[in-house]
Order: sequence, then structure tokens, then C-alpha cells
Amino acid sequence: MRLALDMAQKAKGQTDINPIVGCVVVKDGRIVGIGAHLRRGEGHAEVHALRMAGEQAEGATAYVTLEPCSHHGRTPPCCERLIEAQVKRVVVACTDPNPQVAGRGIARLREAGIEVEVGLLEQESLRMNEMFNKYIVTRIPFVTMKSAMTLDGKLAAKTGDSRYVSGPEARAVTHTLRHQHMGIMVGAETALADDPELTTRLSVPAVHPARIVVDSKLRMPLTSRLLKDRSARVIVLTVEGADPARRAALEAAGAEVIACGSGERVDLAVAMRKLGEREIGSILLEGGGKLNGAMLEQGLIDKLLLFIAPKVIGGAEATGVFDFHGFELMADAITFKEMQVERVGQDFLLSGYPSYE
Ligand code: AOF
Ligand code: ZN
Repeated sequence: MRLALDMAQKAKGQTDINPIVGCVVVKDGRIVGIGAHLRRGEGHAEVHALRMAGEQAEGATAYVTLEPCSHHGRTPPCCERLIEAQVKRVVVACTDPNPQVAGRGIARLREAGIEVEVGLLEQESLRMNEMFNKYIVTRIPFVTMKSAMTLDGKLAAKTGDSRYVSGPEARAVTHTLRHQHMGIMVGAETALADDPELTTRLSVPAVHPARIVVDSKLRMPLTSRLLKDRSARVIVLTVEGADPARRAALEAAGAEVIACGSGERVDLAVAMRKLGEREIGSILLEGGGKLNGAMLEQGLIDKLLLFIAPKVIGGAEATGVFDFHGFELMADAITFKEMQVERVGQDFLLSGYPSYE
């Protein structure tokens, strides 16, 4: 199962809205087949592993990181394939939350007389597919907020200079993170100030995340690098009342413009729903401070990844990492759970999950 999890992990970022899954087939204590799901629309992990095992699959044990599917999706059901191959036992790390599966795959295997065990390395498997697990049930993207701040909580100097807060190792991690999400989201201010390209800059052939700008007033310049670079789609989130001429100009420049609510500001909850409808299952939120603050305040951030650089920049006007109105009492603060810390080059990476209860 450990090997199956490791193989799955290597395909992170390649499978679109699909989960990452690994499978290892073992006969008489020997591995006879291995496989991972590599791309949406192509073979599931079990199919690759069973194909490799061939006739040796008969009487074997299949270790799968996710419950074998029972539905006809883009590919036929894996549980039927396991039954056909006459495996004796299937060990599953966790059940598939997809409402089309949700226990039916396991039930079908047992019905066919196959021994099924569930729960081996379950936590690892659940964590590995945390984005899929949310999206497949809610159709709302899983949002990972990633930011880099100084010891005094600033995203930039008071002049706006922000190149760079964190070191090269942390910035390299960011490119991998971009590759692992289906969208990268920033506020209009960041798009104006930094003129970022928001590409993964990795040479791997994979899904290029959509670049998403929250821009209520459609201030994004037509000359921005985001629009010039055509390697991935550009989505501009705005409001219904936005200037129709600006909207048309952005669309002509290749952007997809989506109106989210009729207020002054983009309704972020509506935005998440509309992105979900377009099969954007996960988003890497890269600020700035106002957008981070608004997303957190509205309970729309699922996970936090925060680099802390060992430096102090000062300046009362310098933007903080979460820039929102704030609470009156410490007792009302939003708290985070399952926090972890690791060193990345000179920086520290804090990770955890906001708890909104
Ligand atoms: C498995 N093994 O390797 C994967 C599974 O559109 P399809 O046919 O690819 O189906 C996608 C759904 O199948 C996905 O939402 C999830 O429920 C399951 N993924 N199941 O047995 C695999 N990738
Ligand atoms: Zn399957």
C-alpha cells in the first residue's frame, strides 16, 4: 500500500479533477503488477496493474489506495475488471466519496465473493486526495492559500516592493504547487502591481492551471503579461455592473469574463461556485492581502501554506498577509488546526487548516 501511495503521489497535478490512485498486485508475496492513474480519461490504476499482472492476477491480492470504482465513467468500472481477473483479496485504503461510487465498488466486490479489507493507511490516502474529496461532493473548488511573509507579517515593503520575500527554494516550491492546482487566483491589485505571468514554469507535460484574476472594476490592463502568454486560460471574475466595453476588450484579448453577483465587489462565494461549474476543482490563492483576508473571512480557504522569511521590513502601511477589517476580541480570531512546520531553504513553511466553527 505504501508503494501504491507513492506511485499515486507522483502523478499529483496530472489527473485534472480525478483523484490520484495507485495499485499494487501481489501474488505469493511477490509483486506481479503495479499501476497508477496518470490522466483523466485514461486507464485507472487497477487497469494498468492488472494488465501487467496478466494471468498471475488469479488468486492474488490487489492493494488499491482508493475504493475501486463501480460506475461507467470515461472508463469501465474497475470492480468488474478485478472480478474478471479473479483476484482473491482487495485491500483498500479509503472509500471513494464520489456519490456515483461511495461504497458500491466494495459492495460489488464482496458480492462476487472477493475478500475486501478497508482502512489500511487510510489517513494518508484521504490527505493525498483532499482536493478531490471536497470537489467531488460539493462541486466547490478546494482552495489552498499560499503566501510568503516577513517575521512582522508583511507581504511587501511600504513602497510595494515585494521581490522577493522568500528565498529561491520556497519560490521553487510555489511552482510545484501551481502545477498541482487547476487554477491560480490573485486580486486585481497584485495583477497590476506585479504584472505576473502565473505560469508553472515547469517543463512537465501536464494540465496548465487557469489563471484567475478577481477584478470588480476590470482594471486589468490589456497589455498585461497574463493576457500575452497564451499557455493557459485566463479567467477574470467581475460583477454584473462592470463596464461592458472593458469586458468586451478583455474578451477580445482572450480572457473569459465571469460576472459574480450584482454588488460593488465580486461575490467570492458565487465565484467559487461558478469556477466549480467550469470543472476547476482546486485553486491556489496567491493574494494579495485584501483578497486573502476576504476569502478567509468568508470561510472560503480550505488550507493554508505560509512561508515565513527570517526578516523584518516594518512600515505601518505595508500590507499584511490577511488584510481585512478584523475582530474586536482575540476570542473571535479564526483559528487553524493540524499546523505543521518545516524548513525550506532559509524560510519556514507553516501549513494547516482553518477551522471556521
Ligand atoms: C478507481 N481507480 O485509478 C481512479 C478512480 O471519468 P473516469 O472514468 O476516469 O472516472 C472518474 C471517477 O472514478 C473519479 O471521480 C473517482 O470516483 C474514480 N477514480 N477510481 O477505481 C482509479 N482514478
Ligand atoms: Zn476505476
